[in-house]
Amino acid sequence: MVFDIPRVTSGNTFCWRCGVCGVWWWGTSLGGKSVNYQDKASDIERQAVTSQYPMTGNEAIAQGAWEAGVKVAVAYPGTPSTEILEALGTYPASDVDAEWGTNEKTSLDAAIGASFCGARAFTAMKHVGLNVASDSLMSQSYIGANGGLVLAVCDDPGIHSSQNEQDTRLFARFAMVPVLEPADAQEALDFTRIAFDISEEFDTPVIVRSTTRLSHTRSLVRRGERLEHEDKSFIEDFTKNVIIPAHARIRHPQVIERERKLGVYFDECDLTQWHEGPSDVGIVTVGPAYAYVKEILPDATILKLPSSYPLATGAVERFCASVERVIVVEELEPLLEEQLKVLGIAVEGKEFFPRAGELSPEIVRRGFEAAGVLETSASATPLEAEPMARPPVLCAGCPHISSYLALRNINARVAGDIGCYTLGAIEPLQAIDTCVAMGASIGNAVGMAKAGTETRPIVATIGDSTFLHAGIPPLIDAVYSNVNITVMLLDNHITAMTGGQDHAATGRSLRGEVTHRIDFNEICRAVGVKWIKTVDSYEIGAMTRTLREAVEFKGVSVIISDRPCVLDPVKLKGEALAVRTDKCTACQSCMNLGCPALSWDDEMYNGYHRIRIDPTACVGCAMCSQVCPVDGIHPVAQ
Ligand SMILES: Cc1ncc(C[n+]2csc(CCOP(=O)(O)OP(=O)(O)O)c2C)c(N)n1
Repeated sequence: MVFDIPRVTSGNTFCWRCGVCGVWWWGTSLGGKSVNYQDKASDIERQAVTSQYPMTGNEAIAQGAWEAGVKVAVAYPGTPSTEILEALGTYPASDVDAEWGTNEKTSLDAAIGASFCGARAFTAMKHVGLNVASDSLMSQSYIGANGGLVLAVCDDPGIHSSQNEQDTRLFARFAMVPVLEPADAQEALDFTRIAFDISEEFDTPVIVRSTTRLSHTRSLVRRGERLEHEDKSFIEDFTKNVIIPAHARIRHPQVIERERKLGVYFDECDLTQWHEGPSDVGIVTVGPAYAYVKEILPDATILKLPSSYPLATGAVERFCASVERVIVVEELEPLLEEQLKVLGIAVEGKEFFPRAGELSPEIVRRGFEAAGVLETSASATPLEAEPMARPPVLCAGCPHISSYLALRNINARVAGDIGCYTLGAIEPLQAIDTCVAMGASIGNAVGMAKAGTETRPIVATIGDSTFLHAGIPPLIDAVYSNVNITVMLLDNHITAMTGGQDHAATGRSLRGEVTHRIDFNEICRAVGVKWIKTVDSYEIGAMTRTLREAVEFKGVSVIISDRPCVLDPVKLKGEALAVRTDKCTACQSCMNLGCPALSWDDEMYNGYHRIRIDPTACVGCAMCSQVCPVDGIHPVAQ
């Protein structure tokens, strides 16, 4: 029994799934400092300065890119960076060609191409996205930039919505690419705008590093006008643009020299701020950590750096020589601290401030207490109120549910992947055995099959966006190696996890225009998959039967589980269902779905709680009625 679900509302969600946006924010104002807009890398000044406007860090980055005259912007979504491209897509198409890329590398490659042709170009990604894009970044660092080339990379300290906590600043140093680290939304705008100038002046890609806290919180921003640039053209320079060994050998020393020059630039520029105070302790800090320091020690002597790499060595040495004791406060890795130690400066830091997790005013205050900079008694009044925990669950009516019920039914060994469907790993579905990185599931399944130790059927589950991102090459491997695996392509017609972005298989562009729609069936067939079947995700029985058939097939089989997400691009709400108390035997079968619309009723039957359905949450998918053995769940009206 399947009921059709009408679409009743439209509109996009604002990245609510990560559970971060709702977290309280302490409204740090950066101590009322005034930003000096003079940029020594260029003679560009802000033109008309309009009144202040509340913006998230992500919106401010988009505004900064637009003001800088960006012409081409391509990005793949990923919390907390997603809204940057979404915001850029609201500026006139005649100003900026903004579009989703299939993954972070294709996005960066497109930006690089535009930069080669002299346009200012931009991409944005979450921290782990840089791993995907890094192959091109490492080369482009040697090649440099013709049109300004800027990457906004958003880290996730505290792992609110990611698979790890890697620090992009280390990547920047590894790639020898300068990284600008704004502390608030105003700086997010200013630093992004300046990043384009730095990119062109120093012939380098530039990273603007944000964090979840900065990206997703709002503060007042002064906006400027867009600066239009004369289009430059392609620069014919074979030794620079074509990075073969002979050319790379010439470029590497030049990149090392660029590092030195950038250090001098950061040393002299007004982005580096020295806040005068008592000379017993000096704090060296960077990025959002500055806001916490300023809130806890408003009158301290502080060196606020715009960048951890390349280091403003001169400013650091002068500052450290002027104070008796130096403490570094930075979020995540001790990058500044280690560089200061290499300079021979006696410095403290990570012994007081954690290397793992997000900083907060309270954590920074405790660090200063441990360092003896603040009296311990100050912690008598805690600053933090704990936000209420909100455990992640699949939505009511989520089409992924049936795939995991079917996988449990056949007792499969499941290589999972990253998306909403990763939630199939937790109770009550518990149907995923591994999850590594975007697009890893199919490759992992290939390896499991090759290992030859697995007696259970091997299945990879992968979402539609993830399949396009990195799932096609491993599917080719699977066919090429002729392994016995089944791929469940969970096609909910959207990139749901990150808030509902379009991709090449939705047939819509960033700006909502109709474009070519990739056909998964055709792709699978084209790479040589011989067994492909599409199943309506709401048909639990059909899903299990098809899965049994698929795993019997010798070779690679693909099931496309097909139903749109209930939330994006439009919210779906059908007639709610209700449990008939005259029939319910409290067997708990429906609770295996993990549907958040179902809960235990106070009424008992044979010592067990009966089930009730929240009619406001129920979308009428009827999956619960399909698993009810006594036909006890019906639409409310019946
Ligand atoms: C390398 C990388 N890029 C981006 C992300 C952010 N991210 C997590 S899941 C996901 C997409 C999931 O979409 P889809 O595969 O369609 O599954 P759905 O969430 O719709 O079920 C993205 C972009 C990530 N974790 N890693």
